[in-house]
Formats: sequence, structure tokens, C-alpha cells
Amino acid sequence: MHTLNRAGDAPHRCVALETTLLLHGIPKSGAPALNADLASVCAARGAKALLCGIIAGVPVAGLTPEELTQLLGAWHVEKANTSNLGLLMHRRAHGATTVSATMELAASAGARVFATGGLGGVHPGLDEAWDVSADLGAFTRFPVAVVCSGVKGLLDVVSTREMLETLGIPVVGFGADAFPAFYRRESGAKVDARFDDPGDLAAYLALETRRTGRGVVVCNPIAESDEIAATDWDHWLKDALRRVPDGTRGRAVTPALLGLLHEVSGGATLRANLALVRSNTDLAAKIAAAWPAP
Ligand code: PSU
Ligand code: MN
Repeated sequence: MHTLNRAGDAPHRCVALETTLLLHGIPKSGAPALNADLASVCAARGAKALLCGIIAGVPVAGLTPEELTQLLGAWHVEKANTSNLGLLMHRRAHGATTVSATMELAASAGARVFATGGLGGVHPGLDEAWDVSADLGAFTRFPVAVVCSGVKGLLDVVSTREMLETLGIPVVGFGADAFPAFYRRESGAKVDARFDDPGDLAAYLALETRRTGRGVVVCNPIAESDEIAATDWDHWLKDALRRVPDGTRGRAVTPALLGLLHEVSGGATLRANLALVRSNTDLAAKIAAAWPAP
């Protein structure tokens, strides 16, 4: 990797953030404010936000607000996972990094903690074909702890939890025993272990990432006050699924569905999404601040 690394001399105090969430997960007009908000959440805990993305073929760990503006102004920025990251570099193209590509950039910059909304996982399938996110495999390759609210609720959450087990990826909860489903605190599935103290969690994550050179999923359920009611969720998801344009497949599925959900819910899923990303970043920053010095 030839990552432009702006982590500085204490990468373990950094919290990596992804650009796909900002460019494809929420309306672009809200991205600069969310980015600034997450940076101040990190700073308030004594950690440093490290936004990852690809600018004209250069993978960057620590994009400036100006570089984010540059990405937001480009007419199309491709979603980058571990499979097309190198192609975008070769073509000197811009790229918005998903969880898998952000883990790769974070790892190469020496950062060990990363915050996002929800992981990609096993899609129920808009047709008969399998669709499993590259996010899951990335945990078997990069030593990064990803703080998230489980996997996006539009996925097959229970199958995704099983897939994490199959891949041998540790899944722990912060203040929770249940494996969360993004907008919902519970999914029916469980985590491997529960932690209640950020310092103890940081010590475990440092040990585990060092021991294995692989990643860990840290689940932080959405706050009860921000949770979406099950009946609303079922209704909105059905509605959004009906509206997905014919032929939407592969990488286009997640952004299309998230956009439709924000629309049919009258902005409720967007508000919940922003709240959980903020809360996950806050927990990630506490973990980075408590990370044992290497
Ligand atoms: N979480 C969010 N919003 C998002 C995503 C996650 O709150 O937009 C993105 C992440 O970048 C994740 C990607 O890696 O969706 C998964 O896409 P796919 O299912 O195509 O692998
Ligand atoms: Mn996919």
C-alpha cells in the first residue's frame, strides 16, 4: 500500500472513519457537517479522527475537509472495497472507501480503531444470486476493531451473524449481550462477550489485534431514545424494497435502499443513522484514548 498517512506519531489514538457513509449513505449536503461533528466528538475524548478515502488514485488516511469537499464535488465517486481499491489507484480515480477498504487503509496507517454505522453482510438477495459484502472477509485480514451498530437492518442480520462465526471473527458488545440490527437494538442473535468498561475493552482489543493480526467487531446498539419501532421498520423496509429500480444489483444495492428508506420514512431512518454513527464514534474515541501505548 502507498497510503498517504496523516495519523501522526500516535496512530493508536486515531479513529478511522469511512467515506462511503458520507458520499453514498446520507444526502451529500449533510456530509461536511457530519464530518466536522465526528471530528469534534473524537477531539473531545482526546482522540483524532482519520477520514479515509481515495483522492485521484492516492489512498489517504486523514483526508482534510477540503479534500472531502473535492470528493463531494466530483460527479461520480465509486464505492471502493478491497477488490477495486487497487484499480482506482491504477486509474488515478477518486474512491469512497467502504468498511473493507477503510480497514485496509487504517491498518496501513497504524490505526487500530474505526467507527461506522453498520457493517455490510449477507443480503437477503434481490434475486437468486448470493450477495455477501467484502466487509466480512476484511476482518480476517486487517487488525482493526470496528465499532458499529451491528449490520445494516436491510440485510439478513441473523445469517450475517452466523457468517461472522464461520469466519472466526470475534464479535463483542459494549453494554449489550444482543447482536444489534442498526436501527434496532436487538436482532435475536447474540455477541460472543459483553464489555461494560471502555478501558477493559481497549485492553482486550489491543491484545487480540496484536495476537492475531485480524479484526474485531465491536457492537454498540443504537440508544433506546433513537431506536425505530419494529412495526415502522417493517413497513418502511417493504416500501423501500418495492421501489428499488429494476436491475439494481451489487454495490448499488445498499446506497439505493438507504436513500429510499430515508425517503419513505420521512427522514426518520436518516436521523437514526446520524445518531448511531455519532454514538459509535464517541465509543471508538473512548477506546482509542484508553488504548495501551504500544
Ligand atoms: N453504514 C452506514 N451507511 C453506509 C454503509 C454502512 O450507516 O452507507 C456502507 C459501508 O461503507 C459498508 C457498505 O461498508 O455500506 C457496504 O456495502 P456493500 O453491501 O455493497 O458491501
Ligand atoms: Mn454486495
